Amino acid sequence: MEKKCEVKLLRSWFSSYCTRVELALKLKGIPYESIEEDLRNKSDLLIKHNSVHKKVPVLLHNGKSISESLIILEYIDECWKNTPKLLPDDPDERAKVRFWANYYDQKYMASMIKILVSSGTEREEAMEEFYVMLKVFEQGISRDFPQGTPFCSRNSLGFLDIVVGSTGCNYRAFFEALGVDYPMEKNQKYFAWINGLRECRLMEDTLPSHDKLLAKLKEKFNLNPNLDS
Ligand SMILES: N[C@@H](CCC(=O)N[C@@H](CS)C(=O)NCC(=O)O)C(=O)O
Repeated sequence: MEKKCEVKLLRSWFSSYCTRVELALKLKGIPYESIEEDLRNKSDLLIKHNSVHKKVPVLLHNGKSISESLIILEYIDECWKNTPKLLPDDPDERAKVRFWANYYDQKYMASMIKILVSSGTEREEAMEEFYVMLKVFEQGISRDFPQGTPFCSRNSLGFLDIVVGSTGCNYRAFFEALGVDYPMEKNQKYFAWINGLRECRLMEDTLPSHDKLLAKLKEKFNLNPNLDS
C-alpha cells in the first residue's frame, strides 16, 4: 500500500524565502498545503516547529519539520528523487551551486537593505556596493557555469535559478519603492538572467504581484507614511 504523504508549508506570502520552497514543490509536482503565518502574531505551530529562529518557511513532512529555505530545498531534492533535480549530480558542480547560493543569500538582501535605510551620499555608496556585489556574482557564475544555469541552458529551473529568481525577480518593486533608478546596464548579465526568469511561467504563477509587494514594502520600511493599510 502506498504511504500517504503529507506536506505542509508554513509561509508568508511576501517572503522570498518561502517562494523558493513553493517553487521547488511545484516544480517537482509535490502536492502541499500552504499555511499563511501572521509574522506579527506567530502561531503556536510555527513556534513549536521552528523554536530556534521562529521564522518562515517551515516544511512539515509526515510529522517532521525542516527549516531554513536552502536546507529545505536540499531536503526536497533528496526526498523526491524521481522528479526534476534541483542540484547537479557532479560533486564539484554541486559545491559551486551551494557556494553561489550561499553568497547570494548572504549578500543580496543585506545590500538591498543598506540602500533602503540610507539616504544622500550614504545611499550612493550603498548602491555602489550593491553593484560591486552583483558584479562579483555575475562574473563568478559565468566562470563556474560556462554553459549557464539549468534555466539558461535547458530552460528548466535549477537550485540557483530558484534561489536567485525568488528574490531577484522582485527587483522592480524594490527599486520603485525606493524611488531609485538603478543603472541595470552595469550588471547586464545578471539582469538578463533575472528578466528571463521573470517570464518563466512557474515564476509568474508563484511570485507575489508587483503592486501587492510594492505596497507591502512601502508599509514595512515606512517609505510612504500616508499608506492606509
Ligand atoms: N535564513 C532564513 C530566513 C527566513 C526569514 O528571514 N524569514 C522571515 C520572513 S522573510 C521571517 O520569518 N521573519 C520573522 C521574524 O524575523 O520574526 C531562510 O532562509 O529560511
